Amino acid sequence: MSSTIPQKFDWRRARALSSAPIIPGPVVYWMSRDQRVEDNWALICAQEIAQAAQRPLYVCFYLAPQFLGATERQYDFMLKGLQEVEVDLKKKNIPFYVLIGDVDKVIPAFLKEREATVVIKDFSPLRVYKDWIKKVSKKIDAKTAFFEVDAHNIVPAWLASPKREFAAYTIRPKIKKLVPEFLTKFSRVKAMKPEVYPAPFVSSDVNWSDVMSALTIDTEVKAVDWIQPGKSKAAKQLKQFIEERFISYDVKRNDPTEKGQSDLSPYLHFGQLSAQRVVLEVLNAKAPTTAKESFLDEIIVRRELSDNFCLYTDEYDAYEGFPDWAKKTLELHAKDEREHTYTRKQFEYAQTHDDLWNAAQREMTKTGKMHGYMRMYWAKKILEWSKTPQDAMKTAIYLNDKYELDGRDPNGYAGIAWSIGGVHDRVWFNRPIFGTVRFMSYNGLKSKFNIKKYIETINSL
Ligand code: FAD
Ligand code: FO1
Repeated sequence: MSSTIPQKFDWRRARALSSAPIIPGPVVYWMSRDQRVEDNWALICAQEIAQAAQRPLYVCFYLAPQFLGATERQYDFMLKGLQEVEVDLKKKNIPFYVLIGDVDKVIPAFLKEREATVVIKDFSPLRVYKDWIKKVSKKIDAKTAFFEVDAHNIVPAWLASPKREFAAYTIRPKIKKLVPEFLTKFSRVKAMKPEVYPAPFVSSDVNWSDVMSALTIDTEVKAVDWIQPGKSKAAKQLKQFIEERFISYDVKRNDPTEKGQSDLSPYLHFGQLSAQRVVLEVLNAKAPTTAKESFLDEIIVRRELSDNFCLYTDEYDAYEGFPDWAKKTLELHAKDEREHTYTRKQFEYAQTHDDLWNAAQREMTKTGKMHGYMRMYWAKKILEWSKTPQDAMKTAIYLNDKYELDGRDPNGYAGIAWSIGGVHDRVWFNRPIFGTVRFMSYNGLKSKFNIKKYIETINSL
């Protein structure tokens, strides 16, 4: 590696995607999962390299005309957040581009035009990213150094563990050991000097109406208005959660009739908010240890466990990704009689016999965010009322990704696989259809919260 490589950035947050060494020159940050300017290790890394070489730094975002079943609801949230990214980058004199077309054409062409010698991509464990990286790598100049930086997790996913973890209790000690090293403060992104840019690329303006018209998405699932997108709104939401609700997080988070959760998942999913920033703020907050511990376990251990699952499981969204014991038990119960079975459409239109399940489904279709506790019940009942576990997986992922604002996220794939396929869970008592996969019942929920109140609240939305 060249001597112009800055020393401040912790290189363990980065992984090489090519064998090319860094040659001082223009740097491109290919933004994808982490759609923010501040608190972003990928941008910090890209800027340090560019500034050390006194060369330009560009940020681009590749817009997929369709993305894993995302609808107007999610694209609206994402694009409004990206408009804020453009404004924030402009304040730092960093040109921002939204690239439209085939990924293996527009990214290599962009790099070539700007004579980039270094590309930094933010990390994601999803297959779609691996596919993009593979396609782009084939087309870029062999001298271009290509890295990915984990800007989403506190402990980079490949360092948290080199293998698929069995459960939270196996990854927890590994993460806990590394958190003190990685939970560091962020340095601020600095303003670039305009004179380092060649004249045609000194600034940029995204044509947002071209961006909108490039989309070929389902426009029937509309944007929601109870939550506003973007990094400023995310910061406000975090502040409000910490000041008003955090003290009782551990007590209220599993009650769908209480506003006990943070509602941060849409911001975290699109990277409009950094989980590391959330953790730094929460640690400073005045709150009982029980609330802190409970929240930190979700946002660090559970979240990073989900990335671990997707990183090391190619079939994270299918039956094949279940552990062997779960596949075996579900297979043994494949022919068990199902008292109720529903089609995808019946599930989608909340037409089951169960008023609680229907309410949860409606919460999702109407608001784009089903309560976390209901998500487990919702997915388990899809298993109970589907012809096969394979069908159940497909239905749950289809609905989750179509309606949830935080859908198509490793947390979603892991959560659904936990509910239907025992991923990260243990063996339970044997029973019909589920075998030894954990079961949840309507009656069991009666003792946990006021079901009638939940249903009435959803019906009044
Ligand atoms: P809070 O309780 O306030 O938690 C704060 C953050 O911690 C969350 O935003 C999330 O990043 C993390 N977190 C909390 N619970 C979990 C968990 N169980 N696993 C991993 N991380 C967690 N989460 C998504 O982000 N997207 C999904 O599509 C998704 N689908 C799910 C489907 C099912 C069937 C299940 C069981 C869970 C799913 N989850 C999903 C995980 C969890 O339910 C949500 O992250 C949480 O409800 C989001 O609300 P919040 O931000 O208000 O959570
Ligand atoms: N990431 C991209 O790089 N380009 C896209 O066009 C894009 C669209 C998109 C739509 C809905 C959605 O939920 C996510 C989308 N993402 C896109 C990625 C997203 O930011 C996340 O990185 C992944 O879903 C994984 O968490």
